Amino acid sequence: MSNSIEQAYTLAQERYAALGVDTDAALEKLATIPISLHCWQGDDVIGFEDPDRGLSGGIMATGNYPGKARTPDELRQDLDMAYSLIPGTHRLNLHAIYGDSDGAKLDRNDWQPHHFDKWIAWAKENNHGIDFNPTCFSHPMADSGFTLASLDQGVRDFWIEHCRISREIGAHIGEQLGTPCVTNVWIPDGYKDTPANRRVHRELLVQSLDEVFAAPLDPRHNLDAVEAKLFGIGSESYVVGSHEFYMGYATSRQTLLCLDAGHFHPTETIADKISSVMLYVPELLLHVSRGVRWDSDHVVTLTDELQAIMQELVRGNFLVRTHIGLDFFDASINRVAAWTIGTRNAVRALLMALLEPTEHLQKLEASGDFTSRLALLEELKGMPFGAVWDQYCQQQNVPVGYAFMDEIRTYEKQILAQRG
Ligand code: RNT
Ligand code: ZN
Repeated sequence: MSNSIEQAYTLAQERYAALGVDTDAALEKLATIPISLHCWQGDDVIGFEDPDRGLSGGIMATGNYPGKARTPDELRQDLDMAYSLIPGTHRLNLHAIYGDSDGAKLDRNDWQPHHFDKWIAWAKENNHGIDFNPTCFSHPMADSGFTLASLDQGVRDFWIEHCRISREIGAHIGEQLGTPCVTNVWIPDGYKDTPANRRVHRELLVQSLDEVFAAPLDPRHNLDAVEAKLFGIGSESYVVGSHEFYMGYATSRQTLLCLDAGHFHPTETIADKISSVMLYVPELLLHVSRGVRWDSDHVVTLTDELQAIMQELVRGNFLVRTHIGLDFFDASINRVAAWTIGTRNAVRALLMALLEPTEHLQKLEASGDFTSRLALLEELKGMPFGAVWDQYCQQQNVPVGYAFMDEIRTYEKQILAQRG
């Protein structure tokens, strides 16, 4: 049908072949790499425990664009729409507060593996793997600003229990789907102002985490990850689970480490960290996000930073040990479009990285020819990757280019606008 797309692809293929790059092979490889879409973009991180409970934990979704998902069925419907506009087969990243309670009022530690059976059935039907997260925020037991690192043993025990159940839910999901579920622990614990005792909370956090991870789980079903952060809203001066804390924890316990692109100083990028971290931890989880001035969780755009992250994964041959997830929540635009734009960008950046003549670049570098390295890297920026991307979208039966917005607008009119 779209002859011009194939013509453009053929020309692009020749240009890349001249650099020794096989575009067909890049597309084949690209189709095997899943991105884990975060369920929480669909409803501003509210979940289905208590719709009136606001978001806490020092994170924030701003905006009130109409049509957010109010039930698991609506969320699945919205996700189906987003997946239908993103080339490839992708995963879903669930938070514990997003189970199907079928009308029952559940508190945080009432969630059980069977509450996720509808998600599992849906995932089986659509070939999605699922990842998981305990929800250690937006709950009265987290109101002090502390969870696993609280001075109060009752509070710690409550969250240890929640994280333990979450791992069991993760293992249940992974076993059912035949692909390991990455269960990622992130906690908000920290202080707004200068602490007098940084040490005590970090000592408590190690103890709590060791209890959470005490029961071994089959790695074919569940993989444990821990996520660090520099600061949050209301925890500007001190976050217990800092990068050094979790780098040491993940290294000594051999868990996965989660690097969130928004969790470092604004001028620091996670791309440079990957090849260091990979020396010490078995696998990596990424929360691809975009901080604007702070950890604002903006929709992922095709930035230099995004490209640098994907380049590192390809150049270092780290894709086999990396789980790529997304983490942003923008409530000021169409939420299905937010997923679609952000994920398409992540896939597109990955494609651009796969289209590099990596071996050639690395040979130039090893031989000391930094002039040619610079020249080639700059010329690559002008290569016709857009034509290869369009071909991929066409191959995968998703809209080519901006055409996906037509489907978003129709969906908005027919479905989202009907939600009160
Ligand atoms: C918060 C962390 C965490 C959350 C999700 C909702 O700063 O990035 O990953 O965004 O768990
Ligand atoms: Zn994150």
